[in-house]
Amino acid sequence: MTGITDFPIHAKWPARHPERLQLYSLPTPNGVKVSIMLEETGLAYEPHLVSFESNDQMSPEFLSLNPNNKIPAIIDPDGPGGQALPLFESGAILLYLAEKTGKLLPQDPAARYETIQWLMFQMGGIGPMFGQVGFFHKFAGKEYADKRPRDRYIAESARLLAVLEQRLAGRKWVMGEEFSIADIAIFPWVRNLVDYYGAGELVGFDKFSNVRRVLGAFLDRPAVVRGLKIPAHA
Ligand SMILES: N[C@@H](CCC(=O)N[C@@H](CS)C(=O)NCC(=O)O)C(=O)O
Repeated sequence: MTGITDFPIHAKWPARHPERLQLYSLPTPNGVKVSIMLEETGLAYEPHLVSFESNDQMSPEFLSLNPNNKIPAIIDPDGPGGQALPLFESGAILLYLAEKTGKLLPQDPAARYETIQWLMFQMGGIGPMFGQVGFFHKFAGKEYADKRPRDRYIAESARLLAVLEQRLAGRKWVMGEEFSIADIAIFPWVRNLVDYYGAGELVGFDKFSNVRRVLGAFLDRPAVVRGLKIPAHA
């Protein structure tokens, strides 16, 4: 039977608790989705910091777990059939953890697919588009004289926020009364766009009152407060 110690990543990030789920991450908007999910569900886990400053995500040990050199990634020593399960892509990890724990994903098939639909809305829309706003507004792309790429991603992000705004009208969370993995996927990115990228004014964030309300409620959750700081910097 394969255990945590059989994975090459263990050489660089040794597990002190190999019986626990291992998280390899950094508190970025994609990384915190998984730490928040783990905090919300109460599963025992051990976090490992993958530092971008030292380019850890390009190390052979990390690439052995995720050849796409991106956090987050996990290994669950107690995966399906009792076998260890390695997994990358935050959306896949959220679905896996929801199914493993029976939490934060409705059992009813229609509501379940509706939740997955909004999870995919984040994975295919909000994440990539907001990320490009970060590049063109805050990082290297802000030096580009041609502002058309920046403006395109700002406009697309504002459009996605308007879709979310409409969805949240009259709803407590994305799925209504129940907090779900759709909220865990979406709101770290909304927070990041406004707080870290400083793009609130550019996307007209003030006018999205439902999005602002739900973001506030999200950030008030104790598990979210904890998850946003995991893995802690050394
Ligand atoms: N679709 C992936 C995206 C993950 C992703 O973009 N992670 C970023 C941090 S938020 C990363 O690891 N970047 C490092 C790099 O590109 O070298 C997911 O949702 O897991």
